[in-house]
Amino acid sequence: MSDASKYEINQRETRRSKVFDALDRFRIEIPSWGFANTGTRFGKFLQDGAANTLEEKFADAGEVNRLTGCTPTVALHVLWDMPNGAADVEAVRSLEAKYGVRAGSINPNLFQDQQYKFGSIANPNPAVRAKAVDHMIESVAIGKALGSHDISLWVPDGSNYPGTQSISRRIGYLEDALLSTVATMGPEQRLLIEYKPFEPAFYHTDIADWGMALHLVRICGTQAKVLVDTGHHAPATNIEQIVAWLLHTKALGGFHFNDRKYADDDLTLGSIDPYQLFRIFHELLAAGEGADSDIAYMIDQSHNMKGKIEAMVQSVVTAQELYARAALIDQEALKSLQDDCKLVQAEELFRDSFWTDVRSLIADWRTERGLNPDPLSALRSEGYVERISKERVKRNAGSVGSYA
Ligand code: LRH
Ligand code: MN
Repeated sequence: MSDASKYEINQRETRRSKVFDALDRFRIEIPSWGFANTGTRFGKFLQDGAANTLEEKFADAGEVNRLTGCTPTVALHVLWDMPNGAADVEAVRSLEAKYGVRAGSINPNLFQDQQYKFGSIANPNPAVRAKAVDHMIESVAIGKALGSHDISLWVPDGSNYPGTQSISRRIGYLEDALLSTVATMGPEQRLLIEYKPFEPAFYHTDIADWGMALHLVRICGTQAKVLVDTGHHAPATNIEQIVAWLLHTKALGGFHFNDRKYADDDLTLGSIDPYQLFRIFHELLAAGEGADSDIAYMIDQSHNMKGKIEAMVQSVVTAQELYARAALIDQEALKSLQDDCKLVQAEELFRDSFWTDVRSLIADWRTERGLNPDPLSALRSEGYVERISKERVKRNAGSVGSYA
């Protein structure tokens, strides 16, 4: 056998083991709200099979995990999924047992209550701040009761007009509220602080970027980390550089993956700029073996146009592909080319992994793990969506889709 073919076989073997190792450790959390009827301020297009109840959301999450084998947890939004708060813990427990997926990150809801018009934990009114802190502390208790690792906190607070609120006083309110919340957490729990530059506030948002979130994480201590939602950056922001800094400062806790063309569009990940997610995964894998073992990979999308289960399975499969491609990068070889400033060779090595089609290797991995090699076509051929659409169409027809 020629050296060339020996080399090719060796290359193929290396690629195979890298992809298999990567997929064996890759897990991504899916959002319960990705299965519900959601929309924009201009309306909501209802789907017959959309999930309305927590049971239906667990059933759908169970189906996605059955097909993909890598989504063992579902993120819960307290008011949307557990309207009775801690009283719903037992119900969640039985759903976990019935559908084989666990409750993942617990998301407090600080944006729906009328009292939060001028903010929740940053509101100038101490009574409103106290109410919001109570809700966060209850969310911590729910997480503790469910054995969830993360409290995933997004604070929508801000203002719409200059001079109408004190940006600096509100920073103090944030710090106090987060410190009182962290003080109630169990040793296994983490508080993930998510930043967002705007929406629903359109002049200033209290936690608008990674620097502000990092400061609050430092105030809260080691049980607090920054959550990077890929849709929460001004256009052209170098998100993978922020990831590198948060890794370097040991402040990165997790991600909300989605994609966007303009703002926080919450489109399916990899649909607009797959190279973006590849570059992010590279920073995590370049940080060394296991550097991402405690990084929460999560999807945060609203599926307004695509079939909700289809979009979720498509997103999980795409995340596996981009993670596997980033795992192909020979980090040692890249490091020496980078340090020798061999720019084109370094770039070609980097891009070669991105351009490498790993889909057949991933199909092999699924087959060897007893999974259907093509989850999306399995979803279509096995009729789950048709079945739930028949079961749920009546209830969904009733839910009106307009904003105003
Ligand atoms: C805010 C956000 C946050 C969730 C919500 C569903 O834009 O990204 O993570 O609470 O979407
Ligand atoms: Mn998010």
